Order: sequence, then C-alpha cells, then structure tokens
Amino acid sequence: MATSVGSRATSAFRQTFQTDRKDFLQWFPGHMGKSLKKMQQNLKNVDLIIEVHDARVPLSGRCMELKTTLGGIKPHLFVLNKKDLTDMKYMDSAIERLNQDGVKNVILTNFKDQTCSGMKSILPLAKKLIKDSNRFNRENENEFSIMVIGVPNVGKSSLINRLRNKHLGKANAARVGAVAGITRAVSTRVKIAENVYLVDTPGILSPEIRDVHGGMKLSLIGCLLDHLVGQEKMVDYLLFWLNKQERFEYVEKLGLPEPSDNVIEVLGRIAINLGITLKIRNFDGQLMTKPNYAHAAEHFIRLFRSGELGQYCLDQDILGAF
Ligand SMILES: Nc1nc2c(ncn2[C@@H]2O[C@H](COP(=O)(O)OP(=O)(O)OP(=O)(O)O)[C@@H](O)[C@H]2O)c(=O)[nH]1
Ligand SMILES: [Mg+2]
Repeated sequence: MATSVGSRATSAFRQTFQTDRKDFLQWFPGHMGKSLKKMQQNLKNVDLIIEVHDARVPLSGRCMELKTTLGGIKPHLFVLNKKDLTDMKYMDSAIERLNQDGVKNVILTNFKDQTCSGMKSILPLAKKLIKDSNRFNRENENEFSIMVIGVPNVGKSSLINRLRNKHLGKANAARVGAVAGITRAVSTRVKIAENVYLVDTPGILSPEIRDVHGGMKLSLIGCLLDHLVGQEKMVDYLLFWLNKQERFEYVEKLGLPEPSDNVIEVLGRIAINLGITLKIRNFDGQLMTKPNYAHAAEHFIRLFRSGELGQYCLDQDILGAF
C-alpha cells in the first residue's frame, strides 16, 4: 500500500529500473582468471578458506566462480563484514538463507571495531574447523594455512592486518584501500600467530550470473570501479532503491525539499546546496553557471558508503519481509 511522503504518494516512485544489459557486462574486469588459477594451485597447501563478504549484500555479493572453483573442497568460514554499515535487522534472515544454500559457519564482523566479538571468534573457529577436518597431503601437520578470498573491497586485507596486528605488530601490513582492486596478486603466506599462516588474494568478480540489480548493488558498495559504471547512474539506482524501500533519510541529510526519483533534479539541488558549480560558455560565448552534477553524485555516493545516510541491507528486497 502506498504511504504518503510530504505531498507525494510513494506509489509515484519507480518500481523498475531501466538499464542496458550490454553496458553492464563491461563493468566486470576480465583479468582475474590468472589470480583465480593461482589460488586453485595454492589450494593443496591450504587447510581452510575464509570467504569475506560485505554484509550490505549478503546474497548478491557472492561470486559464483569463486564458489564453484574454490568452494566445497576445504573447510570454509564465511565472514559477513562491514556490519556497521548494514541494517542488522535483516542479518538473521540473510544467515538463514545462506545456511539453506549450504553456507555454514557464518560470522558477522566489523574490522574497524577493535572490540568486535565476531572478529575475536574467527581464529578459534578456524582452528577448530581445521582440527575437525581430514587434512590429507599436508607436509607439516602442526601448521595451519588459511586462504582469504572474496569479491573486491570487502575487507580481505583488513582481516589479515587485524589478525596480524593482534599477534605480531604492524610491520609489513597488507595494503588496504577504499577502492576495488587494491590487492593485485596472491600474496606469499603471512604469519599471523604461532603455526598459523594466511594468504591474501585479490578480489575476484565475474559477471556470469549477475542481474542488473546485483551489478548496481555491487557498484554502490565499491566492488566495481565507479568510472566503469558511472556515478550518476549509480545515484539514479540508489534513488530508485531508497524510494522503493521507503527509506527517505537522504532527503533531510542532503537538504532536499522532498523525495525524488529524478536524478538530475536531485543532483542539481545537492550541487546548489554545496555551492559546487561549473562555469561554461554557452553557444554565443556568454559565461553561464551550471551545477556540477559529477561532484554532487560523488558526494551522494560518499555519504552512502560511509554510513552517513543510514545503515542499509541492499538485499532486503530479495530477502523479503522479516
Ligand atoms: N566501515 C567499515 N569499513 C571497513 C571494514 N573492513 C574494511 N573496511 C574498509 O573497506 C575498504 C576495503 O578494505 P580492504 O581490506 O582493502 O579490502 P580488500 O577486500 O582487501 O580489497 P581488494 O584488495 O581491493 O580486493 C578499506 O577502506 C577498509 O578500511 C568494516 O568492517 N567496516
Ligand atoms: Mg586486499
């Protein structure tokens, strides 16, 4: 049933998002096969896989290629990270759905929180799973080797640094960054505790099963490079999603008069509020001031990603009512 927002009924907002699937296939990097092959080769020396995910996309964030090439062979721990940015009220149903899909040992974490209890439980659970498993073909029975995998920008290197810092100080930390593709190659193993080694890997992503919604959600959380998708298109999808879910916190945070589904109108208003304009010459040579839509889009996305617009589980629409 439609509810009323200011003078506007929410049924007035878009119920579908139009985009060209042809563009969407180009968003996904094509160079990841080499890393995936290296990860497969390393698998024989690995006792456990930690798969890191972004808790804002607990279902659409899975890379099926990772699942089919590396899943099922070794004990597996599934970390739903960035819980500080997700809407926690959907996490129970997300974990239930993952369990139904055969994903066990799910841990929720926030690697930015030094007191995170999920974080503290990773190593003890990893050791238990390894001890309970059948470790065949292992040269050194007393050593544990763990490979950390996942799509780009979910916190794989952060996990390694957190475990490392706890046990061995900050020297030689893995590189971490807010854009996708910071880790470029499968690392040599890093000692994180007595007899425990971790292998960092680059984010792996492939377009094989993604629908447009999955692709747009991954772009919003920073798994794809923004310039490939286009920030204005990303804001357009975000507006579509927020309005459809009746999440209107953005209106006040961005100083808008009311919710809107019109991306140009919204970006124009943000640019005016922030005083970000461009001077351009019109056809008869006169200087004109125009809103800087690109910077306004960047601002909107930055606020969304930092959690300043609220906490969101972008898969709430496919998880259904809780
Ligand atoms: N808010 C929040 N940010 C996090 C969390 N964990 C990691 N980050 C941030 O997420 C970004 C990506 O972290 P990385 O550890 O580089 O992620 P990655 O999976 O190794 O990324 P690639 O190597 O590019 O595939 C960085 O800006 C981290 O500071 C978390 O739990 N919460
Ligand atoms: Mg990394």
